[in-house]
Amino acid sequence: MVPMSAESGTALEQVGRAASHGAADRERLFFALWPAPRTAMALHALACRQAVGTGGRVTRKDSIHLTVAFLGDVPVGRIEALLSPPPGLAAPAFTMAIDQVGHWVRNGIVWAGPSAVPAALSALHARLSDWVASQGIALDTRPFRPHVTLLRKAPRGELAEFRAPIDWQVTEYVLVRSGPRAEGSRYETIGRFPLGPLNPTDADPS
Ligand code: 2AM
Repeated sequence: MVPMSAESGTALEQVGRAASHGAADRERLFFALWPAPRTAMALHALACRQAVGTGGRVTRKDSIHLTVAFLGDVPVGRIEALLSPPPGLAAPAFTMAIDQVGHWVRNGIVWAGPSAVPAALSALHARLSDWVASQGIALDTRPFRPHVTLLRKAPRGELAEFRAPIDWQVTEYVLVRSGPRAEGSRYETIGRFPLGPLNPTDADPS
């Protein structure tokens, strides 16, 4: 696990400080895939292109992600254990083709996702969910619908044609804290966990 912040102290100390300053005894957390800059840029460009037809608020480039397991509001005392997932839980690294977009009318989200969910992603979701549940944290039981939120509050479903798949090489997953509402939706990565070696046939030649 690699703590991730410019502030001093470990990720856990920072969470503790935030809790004591903000009087919060819970933190909103989720495990996610966070794209490397080139993939984030491609997803952001896709969001901007879709926004022309759909309207709505484009997700910031540095906030683009795919949630693997949403933990909700977790008591601060439980966070330390979540920073040490068992190593056996990690699936091998994988490449995921983001090749479709959609619009959910009920919540105005325009999303992108893989038409074929990689087995490694399903396995990671299942193992993480089981492990988190074993830590006494109740997870949403709705079916896993892997997606990247491109736009929020999009009033129209006029989606632009998808040009070419975005190949996302997934080599790690992260634990993310959702910042206090007063600061807007700010995400902070508090733990990074590598996946197993990438299958050589999956490697990006560039
Ligand atoms: P969204 O982008 O579709 O809103 C931080 O809020 C992340 O957790 C987002 O990726 C968000 O998905 C996801 N999220 C929020 N509430 C969730 C829930 N009840 N179940 C699954 N994912 C959720």
